[in-house]
Amino acid sequence: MFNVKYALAAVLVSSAGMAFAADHTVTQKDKQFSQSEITVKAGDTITFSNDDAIAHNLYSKSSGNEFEIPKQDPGSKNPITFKTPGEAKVQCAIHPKMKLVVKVQ
Ligand SMILES: [Cu+2]
Repeated sequence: MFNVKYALAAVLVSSAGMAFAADHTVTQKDKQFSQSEITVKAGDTITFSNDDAIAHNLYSKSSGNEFEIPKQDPGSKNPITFKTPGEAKVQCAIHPKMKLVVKVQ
């Protein structure tokens, strides 16, 4: 039989998670991030929105917050969750001048 108590607990846990994790947006336009620095809380998500007409790359090699999106096509939005407190440097391998510092609290 379907376990109603378990299902309710799962719903409460997932809605609580959504309540505490915030979603931020950083855009890439004219080969620049919309800001050079952003402060988020551990567990928050930054959605990277490529508003350029060219492709970008996105990566971080910062310990605990490593990720890579090899090719981010124009118009695409990519959410990245930052899990580990510290400073994460986000860069574009195609345009090395593009730099964003994410301060994860
Ligand atoms: Cu780029």
